Amino acid sequence: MRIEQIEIRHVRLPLVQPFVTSFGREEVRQTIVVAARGEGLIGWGEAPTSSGPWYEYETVETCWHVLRDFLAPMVVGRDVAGPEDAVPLMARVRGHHMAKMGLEAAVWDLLGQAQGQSISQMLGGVRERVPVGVSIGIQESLPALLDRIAAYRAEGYGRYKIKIRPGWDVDVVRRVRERFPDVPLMADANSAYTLADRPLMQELDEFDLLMIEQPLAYDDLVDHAELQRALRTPICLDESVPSLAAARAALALGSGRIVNIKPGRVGGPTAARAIHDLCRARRVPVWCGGRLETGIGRAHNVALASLPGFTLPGDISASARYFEQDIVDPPFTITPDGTMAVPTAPGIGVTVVLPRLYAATVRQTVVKS
Ligand code: SMG
Ligand code: MG
Repeated sequence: MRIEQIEIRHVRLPLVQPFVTSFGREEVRQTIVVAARGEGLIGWGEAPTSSGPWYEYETVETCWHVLRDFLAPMVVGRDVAGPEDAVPLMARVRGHHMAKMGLEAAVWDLLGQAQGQSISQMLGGVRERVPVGVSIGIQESLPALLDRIAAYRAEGYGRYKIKIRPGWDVDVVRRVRERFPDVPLMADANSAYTLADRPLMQELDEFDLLMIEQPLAYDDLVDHAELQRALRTPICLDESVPSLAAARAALALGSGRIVNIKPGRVGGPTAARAIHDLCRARRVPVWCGGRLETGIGRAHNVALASLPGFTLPGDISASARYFEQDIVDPPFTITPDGTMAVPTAPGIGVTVVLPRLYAATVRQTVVKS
């Protein structure tokens, strides 16, 4: 398949509620949608970035620049036999994993459509439905958080992740536990603590959390290993695992016992699958993280989560949890058993609703061979 043309779109989609973490507040999703054309087909991918360099260094501007000026010219006009072939074409660019994800994912969708296979099938997925959870940002008050958890429980989510930061941590977790003694619960700090907070982290041990996600610095593995030795609760790594090499180092050091795999953070589905394979061989559970993706990125995440090692519920929630109206049809939904169906049609398996995508597009550019 020759990649004939690549379109890059900067998309803006308002969130139904602001999403607040230890590093900032997001009210509108700013993301990059990539379309790869070949043989009369269009493959879709998403570079799940955001407006500022808070979760990681990339932004909508860096993704735009790196995709338009470097990655798309490296791939356009080239022949690919399988989606993995896009990876070496882009290897000369260091980092910029979200941008690479957008383009590689578009190639997966394109080839899936051409070969009549769903992305789940192409990746080696084994599940028809995947267990999903919900990630709940920092709220204005404790009652607001408790209400939100209660509302999501009514929808059936199988796991609740609350965001913590200094001043919104042990007491909040305690109150959530008092109100919901049995819910599968976890906390994500997005790197808001240091090893000096070890006693505070140890206090969290009493609440039977499934895991504490990324408590320490985004680029640290050594302190996480020390903290993990001092905790009963498993540490889950997110920001600290941007690549297969980092995953190997983390497992060698014992920096955590669970890995959150986000295909955008690690540079695409091929790298995400390689980290899954490594963790599975070492019996380290993984789950699929999220970046508030539109239905395009979500479709790729759901396909990834159908691999056998994704044994824990992912941050893959229904379209309605994020957007008034998603840009794909059908939107993603969950059933009361807390699962989401893995699309089975070729490629991403859902239809991009072009008028909605166009309405959300701020600017677009085309790279031709
Ligand atoms: O996609 O539902 C989602 C959000 C999941 O909490 C989530 N992601 O650190 O894991 C994380 C955060 C990063 C989000 S940055 C906006
Ligand atoms: Mg996280």
